[in-house]
Amino acid sequence: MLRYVTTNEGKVAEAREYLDDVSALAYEYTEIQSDSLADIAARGAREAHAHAGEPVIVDDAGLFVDALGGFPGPYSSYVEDTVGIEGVGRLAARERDEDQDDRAAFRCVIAYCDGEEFAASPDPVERGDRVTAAAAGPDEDERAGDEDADDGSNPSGPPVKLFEGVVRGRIVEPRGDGGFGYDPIFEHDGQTMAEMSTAEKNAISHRGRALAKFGEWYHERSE
Ligand code: ITT
Repeated sequence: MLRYVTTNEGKVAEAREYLDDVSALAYEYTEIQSDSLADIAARGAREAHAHAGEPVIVDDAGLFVDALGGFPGPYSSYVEDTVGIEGVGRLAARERDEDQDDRAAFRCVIAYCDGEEFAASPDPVERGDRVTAAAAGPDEDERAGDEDADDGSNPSGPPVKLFEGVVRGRIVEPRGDGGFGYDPIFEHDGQTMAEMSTAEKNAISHRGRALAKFGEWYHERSE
């Protein structure tokens, strides 16, 4: 049984559209302080796997606003709880100048850990102190290309396979009451993500893209 380790029901509802045998595990792993969603998700997956003893996925996501230099990014959860999504919208509007538009990106990294080894290609594998990818494209994690082929060493816990998804859009006044988190202020192709059904959001979203990659790999692995 695959466990989706999260306290966020919205994430699980989105994952069910891709994965038949997934169930939620509301375990609160340590969210390390890092600028990298991949680092946060990988550490979380390793810790959650040690706790659960079953295959796990952890997903770390964030909203990166161009006019705010990528803020709140990996701090999106804390900022939602403090400044709030309307506050982020107001900040973005205030910081916009004529050269800076209202663009933003949502990013999601899914980290999978089952205690076993896996090949890096085409998605990166985190091995505690480094990331390897056999076929890193230009959009892959920048660190991936720096690494030599994987030698299978395993210095600090089991390897973690990473799947990333990104969607670009605009920051707007809040609209819609679906989805969760920042969905009401993030518009893609004329609709906020809170105005979309789960299926519509998955078709374009950061998490949908990461889940599609993960689901394809996971089904092949399970065969
Ligand atoms: P877990 O860590 O327990 O999974 P979380 O909601 O804290 O739950 P994240 O740390 O990944 O999950 O989320 C960071 C923030 O980004 C948080 O404020 C979420 O509400 C928001 N967020 C994540 N995915 C989102 C999405 O698809 N749409 C809108 N907001 C999202």
